[in-house]
Amino acid sequence: SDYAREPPRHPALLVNSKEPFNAEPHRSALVSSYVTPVEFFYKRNHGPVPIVDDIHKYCVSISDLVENATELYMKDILELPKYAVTATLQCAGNRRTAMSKTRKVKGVGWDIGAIGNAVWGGAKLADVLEMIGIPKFSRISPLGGKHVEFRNPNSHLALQEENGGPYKASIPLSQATNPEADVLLAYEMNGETLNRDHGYPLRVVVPGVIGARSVKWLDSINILAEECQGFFVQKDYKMFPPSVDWDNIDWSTRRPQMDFPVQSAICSLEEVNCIKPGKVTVKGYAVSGGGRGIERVDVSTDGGQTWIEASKSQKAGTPYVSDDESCDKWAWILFEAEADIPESSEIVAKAVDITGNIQPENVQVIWNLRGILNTSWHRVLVQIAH
Ligand code: MTE
Ligand code: MO
Repeated sequence: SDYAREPPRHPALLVNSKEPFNAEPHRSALVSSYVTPVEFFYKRNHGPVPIVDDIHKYCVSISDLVENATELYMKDILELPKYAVTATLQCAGNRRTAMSKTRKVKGVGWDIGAIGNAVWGGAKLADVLEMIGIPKFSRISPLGGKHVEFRNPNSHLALQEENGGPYKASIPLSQATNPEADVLLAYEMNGETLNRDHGYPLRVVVPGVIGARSVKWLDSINILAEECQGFFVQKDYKMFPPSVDWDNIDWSTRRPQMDFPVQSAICSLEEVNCIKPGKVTVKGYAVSGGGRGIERVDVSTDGGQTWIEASKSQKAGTPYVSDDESCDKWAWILFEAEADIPESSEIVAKAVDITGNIQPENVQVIWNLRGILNTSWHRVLVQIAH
């Protein structure tokens, strides 16, 4: 079968779909460290994992509107300056299972673990594009291109990918050529060679943007006049209002989702918990898209009537300051609050980003048929065992 040569995976992962392989870590694993270990980082695949046997022959072709492409070999990419960017990758479908409880949505079910924070090592896309004659901070390429498309079409296996065939996505040229946007062609994850599940030998990482744009197993980069017309850009990963259903959907009316909204979730507790009376530690993650830092995380132990502010951290030993240069702007923060739980109740978390965006109170108001961007207040139940 096409899935006969899948990579080995950690047995503790929660598998949401076997073929293609989609899995997330247990909640508690998400908050055991600021940088998510590779084996516990969620895996989101739309098809079988490609195999690259000969790294010396592996190359990425780059073209700017005309046919004659530049071939970029791994050694060319390794010769460019190397950057390490700590960035949180989040699937737009994170927390989809909870959205489905309101009204059924289409897509792989996820609890709160379709998210992870890694140190990505690689070359900056802005440097790669400069090498082929597109200057930094360009909005339009010398030949008139405005979008940068990433593809992985060459593997024979990719042709059978879910619905849309080869996997592709695009980002605006202005973002691709902006060195401060930190878009990477990554070959390392947490200081190790990227593994097959996460895109070996080379993947795109677009910080602050839904995971779907960070194309794995990169095969070609194409400068286009228009946005990529691929399935996953045009017929998926778009946010529709609650009134739109499968019988009245018009995909062309919405833009592809790029940045993700402010998000947080409680990871130290399951959906329903039985605890002894007394203090409970509430730990979780909070992150916002577009490099917007986290201003505040509020925790409630009475279903949202009263709130306390949680403490926030990134790297151990350094205080987190939402707009400070020394903090990782593309990365999540971990939060922690201690609370007395005198009686059975609902514990809630909500985050606020530096622009004042706040998570919505209920999932009902943001329900959408593809079940993306469930950023509603995260709630867990605690029952007191007397
Ligand atoms: N790239 C390719 N080639 N094929 C894919 O199926 N899935 C995308 C993106 N890049 C995908 C891909 C989606 S939807 C997400 S959320 C991220 O990869 C997941 O990356 P990860 O598996 O490394 O966590
Ligand atoms: Mo995704």
